[in-house]
Amino acid sequence: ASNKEEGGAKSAGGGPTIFDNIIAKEIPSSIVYEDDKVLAFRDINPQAPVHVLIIPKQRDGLTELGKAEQRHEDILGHLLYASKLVAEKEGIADGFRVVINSGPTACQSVYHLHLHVLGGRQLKWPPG
Ligand code: DGP
Repeated sequence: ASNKEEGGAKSAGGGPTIFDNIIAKEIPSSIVYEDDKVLAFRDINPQAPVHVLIIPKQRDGLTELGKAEQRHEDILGHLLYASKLVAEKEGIADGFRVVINSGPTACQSVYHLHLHVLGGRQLKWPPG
């Protein structure tokens, strides 16, 4: 599942992704938070002691942030608020980072919008 290994050159697709299988619980994931609109689960390839992904349960055209439309405002706000709930739940609310990779140039590899919530160690800036 990694465009990163291919230099991030693969174009953004609109087809189903692995996250559909995670939402359907057809493949297991370690769920941290869930409500009617979003699902938060641990990243399979963690980049920090806490690395959680938060996704909308309905993709609704949100393959990437760069494709967002005005109708997505509510879910985008809900995802961001959910990141704070996840940070609290994980005990990192005093210091954490939220990242959205949008498009091949940003090394997005799964084309179902997701927030990365990272923390549990001293983070560096700037990111790569
Ligand atoms: P991005 O590069 O921003 O598109 O991040 C996609 C993330 O998704 C990446 O950090 C690894 C994670 N990921 C990919 N496949 C799976 C999976 O099957 N399960 C879980 N838990 N995470 C996955």
